Amino acid sequence: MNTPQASFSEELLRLHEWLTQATNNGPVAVITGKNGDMDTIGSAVALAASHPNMLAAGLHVGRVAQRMIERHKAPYRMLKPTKTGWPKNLAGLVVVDAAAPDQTGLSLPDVPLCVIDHHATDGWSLGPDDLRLKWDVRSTTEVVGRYLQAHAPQALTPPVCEFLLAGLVTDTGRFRHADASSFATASMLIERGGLDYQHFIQDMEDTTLSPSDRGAVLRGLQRADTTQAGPWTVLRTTAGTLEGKVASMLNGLGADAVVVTRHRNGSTRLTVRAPRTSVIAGLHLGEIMNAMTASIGGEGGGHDGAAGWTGDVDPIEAETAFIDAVARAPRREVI
Ligand SMILES: [Mn+2]
Repeated sequence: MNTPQASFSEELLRLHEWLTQATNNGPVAVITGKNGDMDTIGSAVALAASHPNMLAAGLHVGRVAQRMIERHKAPYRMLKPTKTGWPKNLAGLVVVDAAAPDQTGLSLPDVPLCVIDHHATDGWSLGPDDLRLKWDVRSTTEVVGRYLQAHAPQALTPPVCEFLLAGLVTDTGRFRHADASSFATASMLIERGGLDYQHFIQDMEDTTLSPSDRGAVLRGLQRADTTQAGPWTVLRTTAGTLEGKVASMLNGLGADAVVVTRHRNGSTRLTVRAPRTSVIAGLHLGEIMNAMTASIGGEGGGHDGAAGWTGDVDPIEAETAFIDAVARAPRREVI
């Protein structure tokens, strides 16, 4: 799907009109996805920086994003999942990088809504006052970066450019899944922000795992084994924490897909990854996760090569449902 440039700028204009109206009416919350990854937090912090009536908020901030918030003392409000203290005069909600309402982990108040996202799956239903920007780009920060460039260039300060670039860097797996547009956005952000990219990336990679986290990752790798799902070879394992990291490491081993299962407090979470070769051969993990919600319930969705599912079924049942769904996915001959 390639949206022509003209309709991109039309959508940015509609976003600008929506935001102008909402911020004129009162405070607007910019809500992040509950995984708190760098893309969702970076998008929210950067967008909120463009107007004093916007505030970035959400349920959870991941490790990388937390360090970025601390380094720049960026405004971000932690919300409670129940009895959330929404401002009385809340004039609108922007939700960034969440494929469905439940991915915010919040029950959202009934105010005008704007969804900015790049997931392949979509569980939003919008009303007449709502707006959706859904672009086939590698990160949500690309959409926000393009918006600020076009309609609020004064907001592209060095810290804001860092937040946006960080989301782009993590969602493209350090540019391994980048495309022309993500490189162009990255280049724009580095230039606007006057960023020293080598210094920036060094700061981002400066994450040392605690010994207990390192142990958890190692155990996840040790437990991994191979299973055949129709025409696809799948690596499967379980992990108690850092399942995204375990999944990414296993995804470098050349199997067709990876599934990492986590079971905690009666809730099961699947984190799945597939290399580009599998996506080209017809595997779409986001659609598979979406289909799983129809067969065994829960919530799921994501991208073609990276997706997730959460539900309260037994972990073995959830993993089996995933393997079965992969087995049914036809494998295209790639010449
Ligand atoms: Mn994203």
